[in-house]
Amino acid sequence: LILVGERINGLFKDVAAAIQNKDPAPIQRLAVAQTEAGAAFLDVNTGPAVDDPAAVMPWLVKIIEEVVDTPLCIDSAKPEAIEAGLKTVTKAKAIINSTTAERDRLEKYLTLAKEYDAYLIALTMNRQGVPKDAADRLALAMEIVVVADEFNYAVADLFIDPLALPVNVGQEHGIEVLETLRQVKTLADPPPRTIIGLSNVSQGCPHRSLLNRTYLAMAMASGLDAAIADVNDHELVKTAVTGRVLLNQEIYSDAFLKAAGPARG
Ligand code: THG
Repeated sequence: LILVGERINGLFKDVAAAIQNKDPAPIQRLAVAQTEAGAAFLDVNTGPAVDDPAAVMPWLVKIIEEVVDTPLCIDSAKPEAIEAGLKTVTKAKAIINSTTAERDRLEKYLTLAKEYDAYLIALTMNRQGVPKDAADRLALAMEIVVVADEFNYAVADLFIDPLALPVNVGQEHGIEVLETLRQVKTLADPPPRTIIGLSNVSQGCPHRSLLNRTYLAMAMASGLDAAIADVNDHELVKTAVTGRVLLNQEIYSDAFLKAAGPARG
C-alpha cells in the first residue's frame, strides 16, 4: 500500500496559519514527521482560504524539498496551481491530485501529466457530482481510462479515486466505493491503480482512527493500492502493514513483527 501523507493541507488550521504568515517551520516539521512515519508521498494542498494557489504552491514545494526527498502529490482543483507546483518539483516523479471525469479538465490534466512525467489521480465524478452507486462510478472510470489511452498515457500511472465520503452523511456510499475498487481492476490490462482519501470517511465523526483503520482493512481487501491518510496515526500504519501481510503482499516475518511490536500472543 502506497501511503500519501495528508497533513500538508490548508484544511488544517496550523497549515493555513503557516501559509498566511509565510512561516516555513511548521510545514517543514510536518514534512519530516510524515516522512519518518513512512509516507511514500506527501500531499500538498494550499487549502480553501488561499486566493491564489498558483502563487503559494511553488513556495510550499520549495520549503518541503529543502528538508525531505519524499516525492510530492500536488493537490489542487486549479490547473495553474498544479503546473506551478510541477515546475518547481526537483525530486522523484510526482502525483497530480486530481482531475475529474469532465472532458476538458481531464484533457488538461493528462497534458500536464505527460509533459511533466507525473502520475495522475482521477476522481469518478463529473459536473453532476459524485455518483450514488458503483456502476455509475465505474462508467466514469471507464471514460477516464479511454481518454488516458487516447492520450497515450500509461494506464498503470493512473490512479482512479472512487471518492470516499463521510460515513455520517454518506453511509450508503461506503460499500459502493469498495465495489468500485474491485471492479476497476477489470477495466484494462494492465489495470489502473486505485486510491482514496481515507480520512474523508471519518470527517466530523467520533472514533476517527477506528473508522479509518476499519475502512482501510476493507478497502485493502478490495484491491486498494494507495491511500491519502494520517500517517502519523501509528495504529493506522500498523493496520496497513498487517493488511499487506494478510493479503500476502509482504513477507510475514520482518516487516510485520517490526510494525506490530513485541509478540504478546
Ligand atoms: N481524494 C483525493 N485527494 C484528496 C481527498 C480525496 N485530498 C484531500 C482529502 N480528500 C484528503 N485529505 C484530508 C485532509 C484532512 C482531512 C481529511 C482528508 C480532515 N481534516 C480535518 C477536518 O476536516 O476535520 C481538519 C481539522 C483540523 O484538525 O484542523 O479530516 O478524497 N484524491
